[in-house]
Amino acid sequence: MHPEATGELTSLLYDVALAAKHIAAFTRRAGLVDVLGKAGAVNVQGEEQQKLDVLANEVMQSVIGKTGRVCVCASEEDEHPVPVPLENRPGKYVLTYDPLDGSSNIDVNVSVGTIFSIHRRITPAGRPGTLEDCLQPGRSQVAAGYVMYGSSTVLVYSAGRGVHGFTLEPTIGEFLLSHPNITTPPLGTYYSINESYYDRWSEGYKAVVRAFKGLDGAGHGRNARYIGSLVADFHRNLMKGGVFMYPADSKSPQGKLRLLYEAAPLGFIVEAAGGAASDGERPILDIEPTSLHQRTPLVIGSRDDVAFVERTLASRKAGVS
Ligand code: P6P
Repeated sequence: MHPEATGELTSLLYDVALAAKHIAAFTRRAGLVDVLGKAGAVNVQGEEQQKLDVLANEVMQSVIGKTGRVCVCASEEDEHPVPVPLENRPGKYVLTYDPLDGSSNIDVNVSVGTIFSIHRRITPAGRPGTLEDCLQPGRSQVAAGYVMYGSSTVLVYSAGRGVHGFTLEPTIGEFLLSHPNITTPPLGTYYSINESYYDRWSEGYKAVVRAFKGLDGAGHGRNARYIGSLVADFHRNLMKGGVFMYPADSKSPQGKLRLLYEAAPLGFIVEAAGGAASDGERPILDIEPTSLHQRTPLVIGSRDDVAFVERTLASRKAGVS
């Protein structure tokens, strides 16, 4: 379908899959090998780095950095982008990623995940990439995906034409197509939000959650499911239908989740699956990034549920009950 294609994007996706196999191998043995617990360092987010965070970041950089397919990588774990030096032949793609999201759950064997986003470079070819190459809106992503390390290891990606899921067959070490053409139901079964923050929320989010608890008498009742691991919560809602919300609140005025390597790649996937992703007012994919680790409020999942949340927030903001 694309006679001009060089196969580099395909190869880059295979590189990410190779890194994922490696990360799966050591997350599966986390309880057995001394990789549990803190790495003794703090990352740019000010969060305790788990040893597996550090390992996963090193694996991603070692697999991706020398392939000649990317010109710059940016990771949640590194304060600055990592340009690919000339000797490694900087390529035409840009990779931003969260190497192991949900890492605070690692020691209790809750599913964790890798999230990745791929753009084309916008600076001239033939030289290392720059921060400018990383700060592109989600709408211009070439591809995006995540790997969930759970009861099985699943890689879900989209290159804009449908969403496809692959399950790792450990006996042959290969990802096999297990979920072709994933679409997400327009109305969800679940709502996912950390309700312990209720007192920090705006009146709009309090009204949304009252409705999802079935307290508005308008039939918006849903089941509550919140794992506290973004990839696990997102994947369940993608497959079954649901809406995940991480609002801005009085403690986190921009929310907690990061735009470039969490909200934007998952937003790209959910839109390709027929869903929606918003910051509560506008599509995540339309946000122009201004800094590498900027945070954003996130409402993501079933299309009609996201629209309901946006309508409710807007009406409360306008003072309409
Ligand atoms: P809270 C995990 O630390 C994470 O970054 C996401 O995976 C998850 O969705 C969120 O934070 C959970 O945050 O404040 O509910 O513990």
